[in-house]
Amino acid sequence: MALKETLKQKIEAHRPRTTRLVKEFGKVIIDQVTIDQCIGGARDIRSLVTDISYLDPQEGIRFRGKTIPETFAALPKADGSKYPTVESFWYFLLTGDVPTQAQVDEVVAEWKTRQEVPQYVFDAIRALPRESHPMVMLSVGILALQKDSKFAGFYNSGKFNKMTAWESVYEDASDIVARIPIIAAFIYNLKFRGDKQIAIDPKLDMGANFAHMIGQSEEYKDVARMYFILHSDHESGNVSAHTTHLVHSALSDPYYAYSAGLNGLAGPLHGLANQEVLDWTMKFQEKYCKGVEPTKELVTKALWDTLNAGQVIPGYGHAVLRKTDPRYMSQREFCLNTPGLKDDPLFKLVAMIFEVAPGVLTEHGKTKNPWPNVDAQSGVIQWYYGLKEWDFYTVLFGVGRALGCMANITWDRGLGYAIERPKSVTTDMLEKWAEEG
Ligand code: FCX
Repeated sequence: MALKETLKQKIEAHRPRTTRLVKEFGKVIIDQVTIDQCIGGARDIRSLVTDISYLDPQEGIRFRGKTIPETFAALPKADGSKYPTVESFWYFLLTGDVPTQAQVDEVVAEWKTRQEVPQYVFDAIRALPRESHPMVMLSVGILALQKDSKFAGFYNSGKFNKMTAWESVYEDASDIVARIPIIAAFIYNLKFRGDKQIAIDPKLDMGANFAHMIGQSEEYKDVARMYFILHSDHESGNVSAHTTHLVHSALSDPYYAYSAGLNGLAGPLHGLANQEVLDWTMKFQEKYCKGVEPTKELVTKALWDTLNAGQVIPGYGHAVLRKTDPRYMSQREFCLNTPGLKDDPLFKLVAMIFEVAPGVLTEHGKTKNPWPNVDAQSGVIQWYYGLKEWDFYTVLFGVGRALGCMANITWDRGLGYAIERPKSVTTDMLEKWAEEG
């Protein structure tokens, strides 16, 4: 059965659960809100629903109930590869079912029909100053695609229907996940390869084609697949997923919503941290290791210097996680299992930072989680394969994150989630409640 039909059945089967919860149990209390949560970024308040992924503070992410190793093990692999195709993961995220090879082949074929990016999108990106950040280019590219939004078209058709609205979200979402790697490759080539563009190879799956389009090696095909899957989703409260959900909740179409999500991903406390890690590491080598090998003592000094300057250690800490991020471990394992990479000086340095930074951050005493997150490890792999332009790294994150955000808003519409509109209060009110205890 085709993906959309399977999804239709899943959504229709799920709807009564949501309806029953609201109707029969709508007033059941699942959390309380404190003043520090109000002021402190709504941390930990249970107020979002998603079945696509769940983030346990100790264990890390599960996609549709599966840990990262379980996900990689369960999904059909790309031809001759140890990793699944991104397309098989998309099927899994959307439906919760592990697809058969035939179902994967169907998605791969479907994405081929969706991959064509209109010329005006490339023109819009080209019209930007060449020194614009690649995330600006990606956000503009996604927004420029909005003209052909099927959801917006459906909304404006006069036949808008809440029960079927998800179908046009699915169409836009599928177009976005199929096209975003093409736009990302265009940006990479425009900015970093002297505008030498490479045409789509219609024989390749998404990850492999991305590798091909940025002029990368055969081995990088698995890097792309792994990277996009690992960065796809991290439940709903993170800035990019939440922004996408919030904007779409106003019935803004998926292009508006994901362009906004990307703008949040571009923040240094979120997705941009991956480029900050490389920047920090390079500056560390320049400043502290002139003519000498990095040592734990030098790393410790550099970490303290950063903290004492009032800056954060990029790639460390997390709003939810309280252990090393399994996405970090998965990439570390990739490095350890890749001959050449495991002996790479940059990998060794990042591994040394991993040995030292948690102790320094614990002693510093501020962060609730001194362990590394996904961003601490991802740049090393890109660097090793020759993708050294680190201000492109968040674009890679954005290509992967599209999978989670798009799967989520397809379900948001399927289940008819309301426009998001939390209530604000004033400082006077907080002070009054504080006095009343
Ligand atoms: N280095 C130094 N200080 C840190 C820190 C770090 N890596 N992580 C947290 N802290 C500080 C906070 O800045 C805060 O200080 P304050 O009290 O002076 O404001 C204090 O510790 C408590 O913060 P905490 O509750 O532990 O963390 P938050 O939930 O507020 O913030 C992030 C979480 C991820 C934003 C924070 O740990 C951070 O800034 N890390 C570095 C940037 C980074 O790696 N971001 C990527 C995260 C993620 F994986 C992703 O989205 O991609």
